[in-house]
This record gives sequence, structure tokens and C-alpha cells, in this order.
Amino acid sequence: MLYVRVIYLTSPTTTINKRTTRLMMNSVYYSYPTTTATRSFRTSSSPPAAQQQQQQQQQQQQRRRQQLHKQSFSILTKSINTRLMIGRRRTSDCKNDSLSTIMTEATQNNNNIDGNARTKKTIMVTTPIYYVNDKPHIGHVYTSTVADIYARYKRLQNDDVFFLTGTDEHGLKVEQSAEKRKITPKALADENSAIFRDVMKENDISFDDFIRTTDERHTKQVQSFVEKLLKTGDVYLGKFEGWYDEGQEEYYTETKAKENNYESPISGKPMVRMEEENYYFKLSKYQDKVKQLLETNDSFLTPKERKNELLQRVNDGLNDVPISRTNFTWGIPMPGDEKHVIYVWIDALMNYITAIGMAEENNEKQKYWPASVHVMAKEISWFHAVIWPAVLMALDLPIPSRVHAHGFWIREGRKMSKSLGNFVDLTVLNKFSNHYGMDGFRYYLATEGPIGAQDANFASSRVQEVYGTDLVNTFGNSTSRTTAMCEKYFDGFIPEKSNDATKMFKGYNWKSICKEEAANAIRAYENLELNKATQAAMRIITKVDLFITETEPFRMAKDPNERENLGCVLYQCLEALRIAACILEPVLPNKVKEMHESLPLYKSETQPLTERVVWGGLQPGMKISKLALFPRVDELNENGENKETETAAAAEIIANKKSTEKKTKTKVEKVYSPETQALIDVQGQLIRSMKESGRTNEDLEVAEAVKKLKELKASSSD
Ligand code: ME8
Repeated sequence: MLYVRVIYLTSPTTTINKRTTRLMMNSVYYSYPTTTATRSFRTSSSPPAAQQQQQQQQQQQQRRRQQLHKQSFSILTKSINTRLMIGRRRTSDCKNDSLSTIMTEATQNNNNIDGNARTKKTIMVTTPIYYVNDKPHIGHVYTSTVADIYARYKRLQNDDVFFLTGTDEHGLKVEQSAEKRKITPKALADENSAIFRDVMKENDISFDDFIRTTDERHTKQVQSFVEKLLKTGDVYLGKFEGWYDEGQEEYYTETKAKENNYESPISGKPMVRMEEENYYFKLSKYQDKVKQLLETNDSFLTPKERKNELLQRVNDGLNDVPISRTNFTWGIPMPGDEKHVIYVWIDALMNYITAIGMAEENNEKQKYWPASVHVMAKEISWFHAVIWPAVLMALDLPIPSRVHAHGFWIREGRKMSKSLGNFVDLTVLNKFSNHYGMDGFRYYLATEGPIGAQDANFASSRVQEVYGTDLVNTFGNSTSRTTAMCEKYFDGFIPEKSNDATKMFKGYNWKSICKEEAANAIRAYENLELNKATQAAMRIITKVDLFITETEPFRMAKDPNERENLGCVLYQCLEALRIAACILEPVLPNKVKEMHESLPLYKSETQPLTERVVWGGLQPGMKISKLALFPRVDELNENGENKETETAAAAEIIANKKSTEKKTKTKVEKVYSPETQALIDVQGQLIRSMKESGRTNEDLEVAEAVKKLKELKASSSD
């Protein structure tokens, strides 16, 4: 039996409700045997001749379909011959599949029933929208890099990807910062939003849209969503008294406030007791549904360790939350009551649906909802995995497939924070990416970053170690060695008959090794386990090195009888490296592109990753050239400065100091009259004690004393 996903392409509907129904329908799978589907196209009122002709055409079509099925089925293993599944697979579905099923289904998903490119799967990936009152730092770049790697991976799988990022621009803090600088909040937001956008571009973040909460498309839709919630009664006007964290612009319940000693868990500043008339969102109404979502859908919130924290809070009871403010004006006005502005969190969360025009008519981007994954750090998982699903339920919209809340980058065991001033800021980040190359630094972020439940320590020594070990000594060295041998022994051409599948050396079954590692990598990318994906590629490359050591191609090259074997050994090395490079492309997009120019990695830009990683892509006769991918570089210090330069500078300072000391000593050794020497000693003593008590040369008294000393010495030497 064949299963087909039916997508209803109806004309756009005018109300959110109707659109919602359509969206819900899109995410449902309908299955029926294809023969029934074909039959259902018949029209009973056709005249007999036309009917006959139509029948013939249909039979022809069906035969053609069957023929094409056979062709497309030939690429599949026997295990899936019985079913053809086209449609959305949830990440979690991949977890327990056998390796071959993952590979074959992923391959198959790229072909539709007629053997043509299938209707592309829609994938929506998002980052948080970043506050414009902060400067970008490693945390922002990291989350965006994680989302970027996933988006690139999905694009490589030929999916229709929409990758969204942007800036969060309303709220009290922006209003206050702007006031301090005597500019309008909008001017401040424009300035800082542009900085974030540039940083994302400079860091190769391949976003498709950059939303700003001050965009008209956003503000208008937020108002219409809130209006809908007012109509349904999910938002109502009420009075509230509670503990308010001014920095985070967030209310805490008595229990939660007490737990935190009535201090902000983020800034440590005291919470303020506040009473407000506000509009409330009926979060309490969704308590059971949210609880059920967290309890039963294991793939909704990852890493799984986050689940218990949130569930506990949900079980404590969900209070209705205020969603408007009156203590500032820099925000989206509450529809129908303009002395209130919409709370920044509601405003911000809605970016995910306003960017794709969910409250607009005829916006074809609506097809991307529900989002496949919202990526962020753990501190905002509450908003994304509890409040956001409840708001969507109230709006009758599907909830996102996944919320991934990674850990924090920390420094020397402490969270990076503005108050501690220990952020790896933009200047330092740029120094690292200039030094190690954009891809080199991305590789570090992807492999050592806090992708899971744990925090990760940023350490320049690890950047050097990871870059040196994986990229220079493993990937770089292996590709340069192998391509150099191909140039040396075969003038850069893949030797004839070298792809002979029957040839195996020293027990290395490369086809099977690569198939298994490629499946591991694909499964890891699906699960956002970026380090596991790169490890799969690194295992292939390390095996290539071992293989070279064991088969000794340089020895074979000396024996004319071994020429054919030498060709096969080199082919196997190059092919394995080709597959490893394809796996690494989402993490190392620039280097892999560069590599493709010297060693053909894939047939075409549109060839999906699952096909690229199938053994046998390189063909005898192809021309390749020698590659040098990753230059060796020196280690940087924690501030991104060159250690060598730092050492040289330090050496220079020490040398200068020594020579000054020497000169001073020579002068002091001059013989003064006993009276002058006594005065000199007294003045010297005075300067030393002043300096010891923390006074500097700039201090008037010290300067005065130094002057006196100089005069004494000068008069005495006369
Ligand atoms: O929270 N380690 O914006 P934000 C890793 N505007 N990632 C970090 C990090 C760290 N030490 N510090 C920050 C906001 N991040 C809201 C979001 S979304 C509807 C509204 C990253 O500028 C991480 O992704 O404070 C975190 O969730 C985000 O920056 C917070 O960015």
C-alpha cells in the first residue's frame, strides 16, 4: 500500500480561524491506496467516447506511474520496498530507526511519486529575537550559528527552509537607554538592530528574514492577534499585585519571589512590589494542556533535562499573566486602550508568526507554520515552552514541533553577564574568527558549545586544540596528503578502474563504513547533536589516515605491478574524504565550497545530502588538484590577542624596564655630597611611600616630590 501526503491548496481564507483549519489540515497525513486516488478523478457525467479516451489516458498514466515507481524504487533497499512514505517526519521519529532506514527514507523523501523532485518539506528554524539594548556577544552568535547549521543541513536535504532571526526592540530598558543618550527609542533601535544584522551577516548566518518588532508588519499583526484574544476572552482587564523584576520586566509569584530572596535571579537587584491594572492572558486555562504537552511529547522540549524544571513550575499552578504595561510608552499600543502597551514578551514571541504573515491575507509564507524548531538558551525556555504554546492554543494555531533550549557559554565557571563584564564580546569574537577563519571558529562553537543541558566553558586553549587536532592535523592533513599523492602518481586524475567495488584492502569496507557514519551524522543533525555529526565525519577521516599507514601507497608507487591497487587505495581515500566533507558542509560551508573546486564533492547544488554521501560519487577520469585547507596558526590568549605578540611585547617592556633601572642605578651610583644624598634619600622615601599608598605619578604630591628630587640631583651634579 502506498501512502501519500495530501496538501490542500485552497484559496487563502480571510479569518485566522479558517487559516488555522487549513494549517491544521496541512499537518495531518491522509493516507489511501493510490488506485482509489486515481479512480476518484473520474467524472461520471462524461460522454462514452470521451470517457473511453479518458480511461485510456488514465491507464497510460497509471502504467507510467508504475514504471516510474519501479525506477525510483531501484534506489531503495528491500526493507522499504513495501512502503513509500512522503511527508513530514518528526525529528523524534528518526531516533530509533535503523541506519539503513534513515538513509533510504531520507533519499526517498526527495522524490515524489513520479520520480521528480517531490513537493519540498517546509522547515522553519528560528533564533530568539535579540534585545537591542545589549551589544551582540558570543551567546547571540552561538545560538544563531546552531540554528544556521540546522538550516543549512535542511537546505542540503533539499527542504524548503525559512530561517528567521531579528531584534526585540520595545520595552522600558530601550526607552531608558535612549533617554540617557538623548535620542528617540526608535533611533536607538535602528542603530543597534543594524549592528545585530551586520554581525549575523559577518558570521555567515544564512537567515532568510530579519524581523524587527518595530516593523509595521509586526505591530499590526500583534494588535490583530491580541484583538482576537480579547474577543475570545483569553485576554481580559484585571488588577494585579506582585513582585516585579524591573531588569527582566517580569512578574514573579510570591513563592517564586521568596525562593529568590526577593531578588532578580538574573541581575540580583531587589524585586519591587507593584500593583497594576493590566490586561491578562488566561494562562491558567491552558494549564492541563501545557502539562500534557510537556509530559507526553518528548520531542517538544529538548534537551530532555529541561522538561522537569518546567513541569514542576507548571504543576505549582499557572497564574494568569499580565500582558500589558502602563509604566512606559515604548511598545505596541493595546488595541482599544492606548494607555496600555503590550508586554514585551507577548510582543516578542509573536514575531515567529508575524514574520510569516499569519494574520495577513494571502501570505504564502504561512506554509512554514508550525515552526520546526525554535533555538535559544535555557533562560527563556519558560516563555517558549509554556507561555508560547498556551498563546498559540488560545489563537487556535498549531504549536511548534520543537523548542531547543541549550546551555550557557560560561567563563572560568561563571555565567557571562554584563555586570561581571566577562562576555566574549564582538571585538574578541572577531579576533578569533579572523585568526582561525570563519569556519575554523564555527567548528569550535559547534563542537564545544553548550548544545545540550550542560554549560560550556569558553577557553582559547581549547579553540587552539580543537582547530589544531580536528581541522589542521586530521581533515586538512588527510586531504592534502591524499590529493598530493593523486597529483604525484596520477597527474591529478582519478585513475581508471580505481572505483572497482570488489577491491578491499586490509579489511577496510569503505562503502559500509561511510554508509554507517553518514547515517550517524544525519541522525545527529536531525537531533541537533552537532558534535556527534562532526565526530562521525572525523571518524571517517581518522580511518583514512590509518588506512594510508596500513596500505602504504608510497611503497606501492614504487612497484609497477601494484599500480592498479595503488589507484584503488587512492580512490578509496578520496571517496571517503569526499563523503566526510559532505557531512561537514553545514558546519564548514566556506571550506567545503573551496574544497569542491579542487575535488568534486557532489553532482549539482540541488543533489540532496543523502545522495551526496552515497559511496561512488567520484568517477575515474575526474581531475582533482592538491588541497591545503587549514593553515597552522599560533594560539591566542583569552582576549583574542596573539600570544606570541603578547610575549614579544612583554619581553620588550621587561627589557625597557631593565635598561631604565640600569640607567637609574648608574645615576644613583654617582657620588653626591653627604647632605645632598640625605635629602635625595628622604625624597626617594617619600615617593615610594606615596606610590605604595596607591598614589600615582599623576598625583600632584608625587609629581612635586619627583621634581624636587630631580632638582636636587641636578644641582648636586653641577
Ligand atoms: O532574551 N550562552 O533576548 P537576548 C549562550 N529578546 N547563549 C546565550 C548566552 C550565553 N551566555 N547569553 C545569551 C531575549 N545567549 C529576548 C528573546 S525571543 C521571542 C525574545 C543567547 O538578547 C541565547 O540564545 O537577551 C539566549 O536565549 C539569547 O541570547 C537571549 O538574547
